[in-house]
Amino acid sequence: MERTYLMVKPDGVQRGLIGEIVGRFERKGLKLVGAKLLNVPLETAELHYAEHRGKDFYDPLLTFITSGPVFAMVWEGDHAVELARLMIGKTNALEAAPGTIRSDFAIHTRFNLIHGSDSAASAEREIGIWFKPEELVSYEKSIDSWI
Ligand code: RTP
Ligand code: MG
Repeated sequence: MERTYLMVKPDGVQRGLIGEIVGRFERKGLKLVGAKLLNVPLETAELHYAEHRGKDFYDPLLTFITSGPVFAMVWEGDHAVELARLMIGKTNALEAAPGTIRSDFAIHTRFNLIHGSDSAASAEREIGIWFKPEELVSYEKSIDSWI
């Protein structure tokens, strides 16, 4: 069982796509174990995007991610990291495969609606940045055995 950190970015919240995005992961069969709507403190954004510090898109990215509320989530399931990245699609919406979130709803690279952890190690790091342990819920779903 694996966990991944997903986040509807400010463009997705502003465009009213939280429900659409959450619905896709629910229908896939992943399990939501944590979620909250929040305005992102600059320090949290800097921690989250530390790997991109120094790149030309870093400052605009921090401005974007702190520009309005995000919907932060933790999802659980077998291969959750890889599955979520597949459903999200490539960073540049022009290269994202049809049927992915970014292909279906985004046009640009920066405003690409959703973040997804790129590895199990990144997921652990990011979950630690965005959630306290007590904010994550452990529970059984009766359909688990059908997925
Ligand atoms: P994310 O971390 O948000 O899930 O996206 P990703 O792995 O597909 O892409 P990553 O390389 O980690 O980049 C993080 C976010 O920075 C913005 N970006 N802008 N050339 C650019 O203008 C550029 N490149 C990346 C995007 O919002 C991207 O999702
Ligand atoms: Mg990334």
